[in-house]
Amino acid sequence: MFRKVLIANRGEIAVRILRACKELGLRTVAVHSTVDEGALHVRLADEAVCIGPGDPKRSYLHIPALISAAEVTGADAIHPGYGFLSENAEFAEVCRRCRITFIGPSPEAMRAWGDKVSARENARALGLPMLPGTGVLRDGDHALAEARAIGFPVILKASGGGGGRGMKIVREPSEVPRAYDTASAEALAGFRNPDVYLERYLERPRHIEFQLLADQHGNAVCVGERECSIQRRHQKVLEEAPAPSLPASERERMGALVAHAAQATGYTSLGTLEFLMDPQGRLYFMEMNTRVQVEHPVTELTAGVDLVAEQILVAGGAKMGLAGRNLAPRGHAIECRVNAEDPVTFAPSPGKITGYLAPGGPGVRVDSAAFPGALVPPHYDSLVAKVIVRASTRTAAIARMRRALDEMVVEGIKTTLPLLRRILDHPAFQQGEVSTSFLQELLEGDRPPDRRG
Ligand code: MV4
Repeated sequence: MFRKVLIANRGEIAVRILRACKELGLRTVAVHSTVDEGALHVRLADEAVCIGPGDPKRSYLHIPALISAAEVTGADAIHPGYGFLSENAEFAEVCRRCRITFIGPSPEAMRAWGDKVSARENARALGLPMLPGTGVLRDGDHALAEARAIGFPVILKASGGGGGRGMKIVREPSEVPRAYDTASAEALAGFRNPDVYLERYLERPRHIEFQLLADQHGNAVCVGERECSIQRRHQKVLEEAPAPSLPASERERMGALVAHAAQATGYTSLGTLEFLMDPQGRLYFMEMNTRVQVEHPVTELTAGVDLVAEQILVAGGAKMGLAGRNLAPRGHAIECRVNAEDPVTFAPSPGKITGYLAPGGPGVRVDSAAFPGALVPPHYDSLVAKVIVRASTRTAAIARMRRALDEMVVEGIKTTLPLLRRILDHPAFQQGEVSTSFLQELLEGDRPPDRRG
């Protein structure tokens, strides 16, 4: 087992990882850019190394700087968090070559699941439910032939993409050739990989994802599932566990399939399998995320598990302690992301937090790096705090979240708190009847989101 962990990240997730390391008796090294000098994760770590200027390419994304910081401090493990290099197989490989434990899956597993066509082939071979779709398309004519066979509408996706980047919805045969050329060009430009595939397009789906944990001894469990349908431009805004729309029978069936998927492919560490759900409640595999996710706390609170601690322990070769434990969700948890953005225009609102009061009380958790005087720099994502609540029922969790958000004070910058309150107050949300179109329609106001949100 390693003794000293370098956290190759910043903000709330760096603080979260630091906390888990400390409770496990591990030494901690924080890295920071010049603009993060006074950040909370720097203050909480045993040691801190400045790795470069604010530009993430020259600091948090700069592999030589991170490896040098580990060598200089004698860190024998690196936790990448989420975002930045967390799904970068090359970084995991460099760590392996330098005999530094990468707290995450192997480079091979990252590549197998990170490439979306390869992930679909894995999922199909494992018996996961899929939408009709293709492998890598050769050209526009091939795309047209496949689209006709599958039936319109279809969606073109970049194999090197994910998280909504490089997607094109096509509703007419005549649009296919041009859509293919555009999608492939954008994929090459955006991901240095022109490969594009297509699948049937699901109108107004719900987003349901399954959390898995697997150790290096062939054990794997599905820790639970989350509903993340409330998103704006593929950025999640609110997440909850368990998924209100998932029937208990599906929970068991999918849990077994997801655990098998990890075991059969030799996957280790935390992973999340993302599915879309159609109005009939059928699930279809979308993609696999090979990192800890922002929304992991709602699963921690309903499964009673410290996922980050488990991820660290299995990276050190420990046998997971969850196998055989009853992980059925207890109660209901909701997470709201509080971003430093204008709640109407969503324009970033960086600056100094002059006043900050986090909510508290029974069943309230706040994961954040904010404090009075903290700087929110413009260089990184705008997440300021995650407010997570747990209560015995979904209705009670909504009431608790509304109380917690009303109690929260963030001054000096604008935040999305008003938007979060608006979502919680909406009948469609309260009835648990929202799809991934809900928030866009609520904001555009073109038509009040119907019960299928
Ligand atoms: C889809 C889809 C409909 N049909 N694929 C967006 C990001 C990535 N998770 C996949 N995404 C979608 N893929 C098919 N075949 C609709 C979306 C989608 C979406 C999915 C989940 C959450 C929010 C979304 C917002 C827009 C589109």
